[in-house]
Amino acid sequence: MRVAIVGATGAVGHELMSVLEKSSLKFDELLLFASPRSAGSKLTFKGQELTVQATPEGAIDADVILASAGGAISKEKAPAWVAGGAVVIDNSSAFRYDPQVPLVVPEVNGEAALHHKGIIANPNCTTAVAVLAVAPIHREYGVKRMIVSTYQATSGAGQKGMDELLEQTRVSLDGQTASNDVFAHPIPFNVIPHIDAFQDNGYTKEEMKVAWETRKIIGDESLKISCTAVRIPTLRTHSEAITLELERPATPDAVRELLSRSAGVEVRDNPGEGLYPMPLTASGKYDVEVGRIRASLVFDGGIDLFVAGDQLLKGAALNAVQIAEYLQEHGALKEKQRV
Ligand code: A2P
Ligand code: 11C
Repeated sequence: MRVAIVGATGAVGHELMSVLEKSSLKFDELLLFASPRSAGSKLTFKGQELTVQATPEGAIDADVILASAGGAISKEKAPAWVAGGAVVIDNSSAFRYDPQVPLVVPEVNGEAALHHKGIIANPNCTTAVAVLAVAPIHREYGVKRMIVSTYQATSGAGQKGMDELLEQTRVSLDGQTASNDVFAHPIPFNVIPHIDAFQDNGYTKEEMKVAWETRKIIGDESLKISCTAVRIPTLRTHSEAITLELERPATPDAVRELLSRSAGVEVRDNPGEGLYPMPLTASGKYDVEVGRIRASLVFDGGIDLFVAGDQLLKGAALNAVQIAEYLQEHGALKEKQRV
Protein backbone atom coordinates (compact mmCIF):
# COMPACT_ATOMS: atom_id res chain seq x y z
CA MET A 1 0.00 0.00 0.00
CA ARG A 2 1.48 3.27 -1.14
CA VAL A 3 0.33 6.70 0.07
CA ALA A 4 1.32 9.93 -1.70
CA ILE A 5 1.10 13.52 -0.50
CA VAL A 6 0.88 16.22 -3.16
CA GLY A 7 1.81 19.54 -1.56
CA ALA A 8 4.07 17.86 1.01
CA THR A 9 6.16 20.99 1.61
CA GLY A 10 3.17 23.18 2.53
CA ALA A 11 1.59 23.85 5.92
CA VAL A 12 -1.07 21.15 5.47
CA GLY A 13 1.50 18.79 3.92
CA HIS A 14 3.64 19.13 7.04
CA GLU A 15 0.65 18.23 9.25
CA LEU A 16 -0.32 15.35 6.95
CA MET A 17 3.09 13.78 7.59
CA SER A 18 2.81 14.29 11.32
CA VAL A 19 -0.76 12.87 11.47
CA LEU A 20 0.26 9.90 9.29
CA GLU A 21 3.12 9.13 11.69
CA LYS A 22 0.59 8.60 14.49
CA SER A 23 -2.21 7.17 12.35
CA SER A 24 -3.59 3.62 12.43
CA LEU A 25 -3.56 3.62 8.60
CA LYS A 26 -1.60 0.62 7.37
CA PHE A 27 0.70 1.42 4.45
CA ASP A 28 4.18 0.47 3.30
CA GLU A 29 5.53 3.53 1.56
CA LEU A 30 5.03 7.28 1.56
CA LEU A 31 5.74 9.34 -1.58
CA LEU A 32 6.14 13.11 -1.36
CA PHE A 33 5.37 15.58 -4.15
CA ALA A 34 5.41 19.37 -4.43
CA SER A 35 6.25 21.95 -7.09
CA PRO A 36 9.43 21.60 -9.17
CA ARG A 37 10.99 24.25 -6.86
CA SER A 38 11.08 21.71 -4.03
CA ALA A 39 12.25 18.70 -6.07
CA GLY A 40 15.20 17.03 -4.35
CA SER A 41 14.57 18.54 -0.92
CA LYS A 42 14.37 16.14 2.02
CA LEU A 43 11.66 15.67 4.64
CA THR A 44 11.79 13.28 7.58
CA PHE A 45 9.06 10.68 8.12
CA LYS A 46 9.31 8.15 10.96
CA GLY A 47 13.02 8.94 11.31
CA GLN A 48 13.74 8.38 7.62
CA GLU A 49 14.71 11.03 5.10
CA LEU A 50 12.39 11.06 2.09
CA THR A 51 13.08 13.00 -1.10
CA VAL A 52 10.42 15.37 -2.43
CA GLN A 53 9.66 14.91 -6.11
CA ALA A 54 8.19 17.34 -8.63
CA THR A 55 4.52 16.47 -9.17
CA PRO A 56 4.39 14.63 -12.50
CA GLU A 57 2.11 15.52 -15.40
CA GLY A 58 0.16 12.25 -15.38
CA ALA A 59 -0.62 9.40 -13.00
CA ILE A 60 1.13 8.78 -9.68
CA ASP A 61 1.85 5.19 -8.71
CA ALA A 62 0.08 5.27 -5.35
CA ASP A 63 -3.07 3.71 -3.88
CA VAL A 64 -4.12 6.83 -1.96
CA ILE A 65 -3.24 10.40 -2.89
CA LEU A 66 -3.70 13.10 -0.26
CA ALA A 67 -3.80 16.30 -2.31
CA SER A 68 -3.10 19.66 -0.72
CA ALA A 69 -1.46 21.84 -3.35
CA GLY A 70 -4.46 24.03 -4.13
CA GLY A 71 -7.57 23.81 -6.29
CA ALA A 72 -5.88 24.49 -9.62
CA ILE A 73 -3.45 21.56 -9.25
CA SER A 74 -6.22 19.21 -8.07
CA LYS A 75 -8.55 20.21 -10.87
CA GLU A 76 -5.85 19.72 -13.48
CA LYS A 77 -4.27 16.52 -12.20
CA ALA A 78 -6.80 14.52 -10.14
CA PRO A 79 -8.55 12.96 -13.17
CA ALA A 80 -5.20 11.41 -14.26
CA TRP A 81 -4.51 10.20 -10.70
CA VAL A 82 -7.93 8.50 -10.60
CA ALA A 83 -7.42 7.02 -14.07
CA GLY A 84 -4.14 5.61 -12.72
CA GLY A 85 -6.09 3.69 -10.07
CA ALA A 86 -5.59 5.88 -6.98
CA VAL A 87 -8.22 7.09 -4.53
CA VAL A 88 -7.78 10.85 -4.22
CA ILE A 89 -8.62 12.59 -0.95
CA ASP A 90 -8.64 16.20 -2.00
CA ASN A 91 -8.20 19.06 0.44
CA SER A 92 -9.07 21.75 -2.11
CA SER A 93 -12.44 23.17 -3.12
CA ALA A 94 -12.06 21.83 -6.70
CA PHE A 95 -14.60 19.00 -6.45
CA ARG A 96 -16.61 19.67 -3.28
CA TYR A 97 -19.79 20.74 -5.02
CA ASP A 98 -19.74 17.97 -7.63
CA PRO A 99 -22.72 15.69 -6.86
CA GLN A 100 -20.57 12.69 -7.84
CA VAL A 101 -17.97 13.53 -5.17
CA PRO A 102 -18.67 12.80 -1.50
CA LEU A 103 -17.76 15.60 0.90
CA VAL A 104 -16.83 13.88 4.12
CA VAL A 105 -16.28 14.47 7.83
CA PRO A 106 -16.02 10.88 9.10
CA GLU A 107 -17.71 11.54 12.47
CA VAL A 108 -20.72 12.98 10.63
CA ASN A 109 -21.13 11.24 7.25
CA GLY A 110 -18.25 8.75 6.94
CA GLU A 111 -20.52 6.32 5.11
CA ALA A 112 -20.68 8.71 2.14
CA ALA A 113 -16.97 8.08 1.52
CA LEU A 114 -17.71 4.44 0.64
CA HIS A 115 -19.66 5.58 -2.45
CA HIS A 116 -16.80 7.49 -4.04
CA LYS A 117 -15.91 7.29 -7.72
CA GLY A 118 -12.22 7.99 -7.23
CA ILE A 119 -12.31 11.39 -5.52
CA ILE A 120 -13.39 12.23 -1.98
CA ALA A 121 -13.43 15.89 -0.96
CA ASN A 122 -12.25 17.24 2.37
CA PRO A 123 -14.31 20.25 3.46
CA ASN A 124 -13.17 23.80 3.95
CA CYS A 125 -11.58 24.07 7.40
CA THR A 126 -14.23 26.49 8.68
CA THR A 127 -16.98 24.02 7.75
CA ALA A 128 -15.21 20.97 9.20
CA VAL A 129 -14.76 22.66 12.58
CA ALA A 130 -18.39 23.88 12.73
CA VAL A 131 -20.11 20.64 11.68
CA LEU A 132 -18.52 18.60 14.47
CA ALA A 133 -20.55 20.68 16.95
CA VAL A 134 -23.60 21.34 14.79
CA ALA A 135 -24.29 17.86 13.35
CA PRO A 136 -25.05 16.15 16.69
CA ILE A 137 -27.35 19.05 17.64
CA HIS A 138 -29.05 18.80 14.24
CA ARG A 139 -29.65 15.05 14.70
CA GLU A 140 -31.19 15.57 18.14
CA TYR A 141 -33.02 18.87 17.82
CA GLY A 142 -33.24 19.70 14.08
CA VAL A 143 -31.35 22.88 13.18
CA LYS A 144 -33.56 25.30 11.22
CA ARG A 145 -31.25 28.30 10.95
CA MET A 146 -27.55 28.73 11.65
CA ILE A 147 -25.74 32.06 11.96
CA VAL A 148 -21.96 31.93 12.08
CA SER A 149 -19.25 34.56 12.66
CA THR A 150 -15.70 33.32 12.23
CA TYR A 151 -12.32 34.28 13.64
CA GLN A 152 -9.93 32.61 11.20
CA ALA A 153 -6.21 32.10 11.67
CA THR A 154 -3.58 33.00 9.09
CA SER A 155 -2.85 29.27 8.62
CA GLY A 156 -5.96 29.20 6.41
CA ALA A 157 -3.78 30.85 3.76
CA GLY A 158 -1.05 28.23 4.16
CA GLN A 159 2.54 28.67 5.26
CA LYS A 160 2.80 31.99 3.45
CA GLY A 161 -0.11 33.34 5.51
CA MET A 162 1.57 32.46 8.80
CA ASP A 163 4.89 33.87 7.52
CA GLU A 164 3.18 37.15 6.61
CA LEU A 165 1.71 37.48 10.12
CA LEU A 166 5.09 36.89 11.79
CA GLU A 167 7.14 39.08 9.45
CA GLN A 168 4.67 41.96 9.34
CA THR A 169 4.20 41.89 13.14
CA ARG A 170 7.98 42.33 13.49
CA VAL A 171 7.84 45.21 10.98
CA SER A 172 4.98 46.85 12.93
CA LEU A 173 6.78 46.48 16.26
CA ASP A 174 9.83 48.14 14.69
CA GLY A 175 7.62 51.17 14.07
CA GLN A 176 7.39 50.70 10.32
CA THR A 177 4.22 50.37 8.25
CA ALA A 178 3.27 46.75 7.67
CA SER A 179 2.49 45.80 4.08
CA ASN A 180 0.45 42.91 2.77
CA ASP A 181 0.79 40.37 0.03
CA VAL A 182 -1.24 37.31 1.05
CA PHE A 183 -4.08 39.16 2.79
CA ALA A 184 -6.24 42.03 1.50
CA HIS A 185 -4.81 44.39 4.15
CA PRO A 186 -1.97 44.30 6.71
CA ILE A 187 -2.92 41.61 9.24
CA PRO A 188 -0.96 42.58 12.41
CA PHE A 189 -3.19 44.34 14.99
CA ASN A 190 -6.09 44.15 12.55
CA VAL A 191 -9.12 42.01 11.68
CA ILE A 192 -10.18 41.66 8.05
CA PRO A 193 -13.78 40.76 7.13
CA HIS A 194 -12.71 39.51 3.71
CA ILE A 195 -11.67 35.88 3.01
CA ASP A 196 -11.71 34.78 -0.63
CA ALA A 197 -13.58 36.62 -3.38
CA PHE A 198 -16.77 38.64 -2.95
CA GLN A 199 -19.79 37.11 -4.69
CA ASP A 200 -22.74 38.88 -6.39
CA ASN A 201 -24.84 38.49 -3.20
CA GLY A 202 -22.33 40.48 -1.11
CA TYR A 203 -21.03 37.42 0.75
CA THR A 204 -17.50 36.10 0.22
CA LYS A 205 -16.82 32.69 -1.27
CA GLU A 206 -15.50 31.54 2.13
CA GLU A 207 -18.85 32.48 3.68
CA MET A 208 -20.81 30.69 0.97
CA LYS A 209 -18.59 27.59 1.35
CA VAL A 210 -19.76 27.29 4.96
CA ALA A 211 -23.38 27.31 3.78
CA TRP A 212 -22.95 25.01 0.74
CA GLU A 213 -20.69 22.50 2.50
CA THR A 214 -22.54 22.29 5.83
CA ARG A 215 -25.76 21.47 3.94
CA LYS A 216 -24.04 18.78 1.85
CA ILE A 217 -22.28 17.10 4.81
CA ILE A 218 -25.32 17.19 7.09
CA GLY A 219 -27.51 16.14 4.17
CA ASP A 220 -30.17 18.82 4.59
CA GLU A 221 -30.53 21.32 1.75
CA SER A 222 -33.30 23.17 3.62
CA LEU A 223 -30.92 24.36 6.35
CA LYS A 224 -30.66 28.18 6.29
CA ILE A 225 -27.11 29.37 6.97
CA SER A 226 -25.54 32.80 7.04
CA CYS A 227 -21.84 33.39 7.72
CA THR A 228 -19.49 36.35 8.22
CA ALA A 229 -15.89 35.18 7.80
CA VAL A 230 -13.12 37.24 9.37
CA ARG A 231 -9.33 36.84 9.33
CA ILE A 232 -7.62 37.58 12.65
CA PRO A 233 -3.91 37.82 13.56
CA THR A 234 -3.45 34.34 15.04
CA LEU A 235 -1.19 31.62 13.66
CA ARG A 236 -3.51 28.61 13.64
CA THR A 237 -6.98 27.42 14.74
CA HIS A 238 -10.24 28.81 13.44
CA SER A 239 -12.79 29.95 16.04
CA GLU A 240 -16.48 30.47 15.33
CA ALA A 241 -19.47 31.94 17.18
CA ILE A 242 -22.54 29.94 16.15
CA THR A 243 -26.23 30.67 16.82
CA LEU A 244 -28.74 27.89 16.13
CA GLU A 245 -32.49 28.07 15.76
CA LEU A 246 -33.90 24.62 16.49
CA GLU A 247 -37.05 22.66 15.57
CA ARG A 248 -37.26 21.23 19.08
CA PRO A 249 -36.16 23.28 22.10
CA ALA A 250 -32.81 22.45 23.70
CA THR A 251 -31.30 23.39 27.04
CA PRO A 252 -27.62 24.27 27.44
CA ASP A 253 -27.15 21.37 29.89
CA ALA A 254 -28.64 18.86 27.44
CA VAL A 255 -26.45 20.18 24.59
CA ARG A 256 -23.36 20.07 26.82
CA GLU A 257 -24.15 16.45 27.67
CA LEU A 258 -24.86 15.57 24.02
CA LEU A 259 -21.59 17.12 22.80
CA SER A 260 -19.56 15.55 25.62
CA ARG A 261 -20.34 12.14 24.09
CA SER A 262 -19.91 13.27 20.45
CA ALA A 263 -16.84 12.10 18.53
CA GLY A 264 -14.19 14.68 17.72
CA VAL A 265 -15.50 17.21 20.26
CA GLU A 266 -14.09 18.35 23.58
CA VAL A 267 -16.54 20.31 25.70
CA ARG A 268 -14.57 23.10 27.36
CA ASP A 269 -17.23 25.09 29.09
CA ASN A 270 -16.65 26.46 32.55
CA PRO A 271 -16.56 30.23 32.05
CA GLY A 272 -16.36 30.89 35.81
CA GLU A 273 -12.95 29.23 35.78
CA GLY A 274 -11.86 30.81 32.51
CA LEU A 275 -12.49 27.59 30.57
CA TYR A 276 -13.77 28.11 27.04
CA PRO A 277 -12.48 27.37 23.54
CA MET A 278 -9.44 29.38 22.43
CA PRO A 279 -6.78 29.05 19.71
CA LEU A 280 -4.16 28.86 22.46
CA THR A 281 -5.65 25.65 23.87
CA ALA A 282 -7.16 24.17 20.68
CA SER A 283 -4.01 24.43 18.51
CA GLY A 284 -2.31 21.08 18.03
CA LYS A 285 -5.36 19.24 19.39
CA TYR A 286 -7.27 16.64 17.35
CA ASP A 287 -10.62 17.41 19.00
CA VAL A 288 -12.52 20.62 18.33
CA GLU A 289 -13.18 22.61 21.49
CA VAL A 290 -16.79 23.66 22.11
CA GLY A 291 -17.94 25.97 24.91
CA ARG A 292 -19.88 29.10 25.87
CA ILE A 293 -22.97 26.90 25.38
CA ARG A 294 -25.96 29.03 26.35
CA ALA A 295 -29.63 29.60 25.59
CA SER A 296 -30.18 31.94 22.66
CA LEU A 297 -31.73 35.27 23.58
CA VAL A 298 -33.08 35.58 20.03
CA PHE A 299 -34.48 32.13 19.13
CA ASP A 300 -36.68 30.50 21.79
CA GLY A 301 -35.21 27.08 22.61
CA GLY A 302 -32.19 27.87 20.43
CA ILE A 303 -28.51 27.66 21.36
CA ASP A 304 -25.45 29.90 21.12
CA LEU A 305 -21.98 28.38 21.30
CA PHE A 306 -18.33 29.00 20.47
CA VAL A 307 -15.97 26.53 18.78
CA ALA A 308 -12.22 26.51 18.20
CA GLY A 309 -10.61 23.85 16.01
CA ASP A 310 -7.11 23.52 14.61
CA GLN A 311 -7.52 24.51 10.98
CA LEU A 312 -4.47 22.51 9.91
CA LEU A 313 -5.64 19.36 11.76
CA LYS A 314 -9.42 18.74 11.85
CA GLY A 315 -9.79 21.49 9.28
CA ALA A 316 -7.44 19.76 6.84
CA ALA A 317 -4.78 17.09 7.45
CA LEU A 318 -6.42 15.11 10.24
CA ASN A 319 -9.79 14.90 8.48
CA ALA A 320 -8.09 13.71 5.26
CA VAL A 321 -6.19 10.95 7.08
CA GLN A 322 -9.34 9.97 8.99
CA ILE A 323 -11.13 9.51 5.64
CA ALA A 324 -8.36 7.13 4.50
CA GLU A 325 -8.55 5.28 7.84
CA TYR A 326 -12.34 5.01 7.49
CA LEU A 327 -11.99 3.52 3.99
CA GLN A 328 -9.40 1.01 5.20
CA GLU A 329 -11.41 0.04 8.29
CA HIS A 330 -14.40 -0.63 6.00
CA GLY A 331 -12.38 -2.74 3.55
CA ALA A 332 -12.71 -0.06 0.87
CA LEU A 333 -9.03 0.69 0.38
CA LYS A 334 -7.42 -1.88 -1.83
CA GLU A 335 -3.81 -2.00 -2.97
CA LYS A 336 -3.88 -1.77 -6.74
CA GLN A 337 -2.42 -4.52 -8.89
CA ARG A 338 1.16 -3.78 -9.89
CA VAL A 339 2.95 -5.75 -12.60
P1 A2P B 1 6.30 24.20 -3.01
O1 A2P B 1 6.69 24.26 -1.57
O2 A2P B 1 7.30 23.46 -3.84
O3 A2P B 1 5.88 25.52 -3.59
P2 A2P B 1 0.83 26.12 1.31
O4 A2P B 1 -0.66 25.87 1.24
O5 A2P B 1 1.37 25.99 2.70
O6 A2P B 1 1.20 27.41 0.63
O7 A2P B 1 1.51 24.93 0.44
C1 A2P B 1 1.23 24.72 -0.90
C2 A2P B 1 1.81 23.40 -1.34
O8 A2P B 1 1.48 23.21 -2.73
C3 A2P B 1 3.32 23.33 -1.28
O9 A2P B 1 3.74 22.02 -0.96
C4 A2P B 1 3.71 23.70 -2.69
O10 A2P B 1 5.00 23.22 -3.09
C5 A2P B 1 2.66 22.96 -3.46
N1 A2P B 1 2.58 23.46 -4.84
C6 A2P B 1 2.51 24.74 -5.25
N2 A2P B 1 2.51 24.80 -6.61
C7 A2P B 1 2.56 23.52 -7.05
C8 A2P B 1 2.61 22.90 -8.34
N3 A2P B 1 2.58 23.62 -9.46
N4 A2P B 1 2.67 21.55 -8.41
C9 A2P B 1 2.71 20.82 -7.28
N5 A2P B 1 2.69 21.33 -6.04
C10 A2P B 1 2.60 22.66 -5.92
C1 11C C 1 -9.06 30.09 4.96
N1 11C C 1 -10.78 28.39 4.98
O1 11C C 1 -9.08 30.09 6.19
C2 11C C 1 -9.77 29.01 4.16
C3 11C C 1 -8.71 28.05 3.68
O2 11C C 1 -11.63 25.92 0.65
O3 11C C 1 -10.06 24.69 1.44
C4 11C C 1 -9.23 26.80 3.04
C5 11C C 1 -9.86 27.03 1.70
C6 11C C 1 -10.56 25.80 1.23
O4 11C C 1 -8.48 30.94 4.29
